[in-house]
Amino acid sequence: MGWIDEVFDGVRYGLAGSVIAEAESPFQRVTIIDSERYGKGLLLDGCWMTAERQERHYHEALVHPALCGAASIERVLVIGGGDGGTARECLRHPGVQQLDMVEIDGLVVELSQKHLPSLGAGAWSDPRLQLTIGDGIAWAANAADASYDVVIVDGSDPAGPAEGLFNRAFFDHCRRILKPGGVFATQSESPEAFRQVHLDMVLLLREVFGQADPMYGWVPMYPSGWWSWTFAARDGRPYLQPQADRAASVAAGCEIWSPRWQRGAFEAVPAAIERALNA
Ligand code: SPD
Repeated sequence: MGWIDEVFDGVRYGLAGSVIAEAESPFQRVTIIDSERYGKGLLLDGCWMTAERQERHYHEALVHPALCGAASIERVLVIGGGDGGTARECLRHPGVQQLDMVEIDGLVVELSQKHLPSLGAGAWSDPRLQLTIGDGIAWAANAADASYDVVIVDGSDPAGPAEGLFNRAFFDHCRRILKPGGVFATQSESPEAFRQVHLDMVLLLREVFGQADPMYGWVPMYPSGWWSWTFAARDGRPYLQPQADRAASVAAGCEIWSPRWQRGAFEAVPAAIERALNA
C-alpha cells in the first residue's frame, strides 16, 4: 500500500492504494489499482480515468443529458469508453436499439472487464452492444451521413491516442453523422486545470454546430476535481430539456444525475468562463 498519483501542472492527485496490474499497449500504459477510498481504478499513461466508487459522477453526466434529450435514441455511437461505464449508462435506456462502441485500445477493455466488472456490468453481454476495437476518428469519418441519433465521445486528455478527438475535422464528422434531432456529447476537461483546452473546445463546438453548452460537475479524482461535459445538436438545444419518460426510466437508479441536477449543472458556468466564452 502506498500513494498512486496523477501529477499535473505542479499538483499531485493521489489515492492510497496499490497497483494490481500494469501493461504497455501499442498506445499507452494501462494501470489498474486498488484504492482504499474508491475501490479499483484505471489510469492511462499515469492519468486517472475512473474508479469503481466514483465513476458515476462522470458517466451519468456524460450520457443522460444526451440520451434524455435527443429526438430519438435508436442508434448510438460511443467513441472511446473502453472501461464500459458509458455503454452501461446508455443501455439503461430501453429505447436504444444499437450501440456501436469504438475503442482504440483493446487492452483497456480487457483489463476493465477483468478488474472493473461493475463498470461495464451487463453492457458487455447486451446484444445491443457492437464493440469494435479500432480508431473512432476513422469510424466517424467513414460513417454515413445522418446515421446516428446520439454520438458520445468518452476519451482521455488531448495527448496520445485521444489527441484527434479535439479538433475541427473530427467534430465536423460528428455533426455530419448525426440524424436531425440528434445530440453530440463529449467530456470537455476541467474549467480550472485545463481551462484553455476547455474554452477552445466549447468555442470550436459552437463554430461547428452553431451552438454548444458546457455543463459543470465534479469528478473528485481528476485534476482540480472540477469537470465539464459539453453538448451540441443538429437542431436547437434539445439536451437542455430531458424527455420526462426517458428521465423517469433512469433517474431512480442514478447516483448523481437527475433533471434537477442537470438544470443546475448547465447553469453553473463559472463567471470567468462565461466572460471568456462570450468575449
Ligand atoms: N483527465 C481524465 C479525463 C478522462 C475522461 N475519460 C474518462 C473515461 C471514463 N470512462
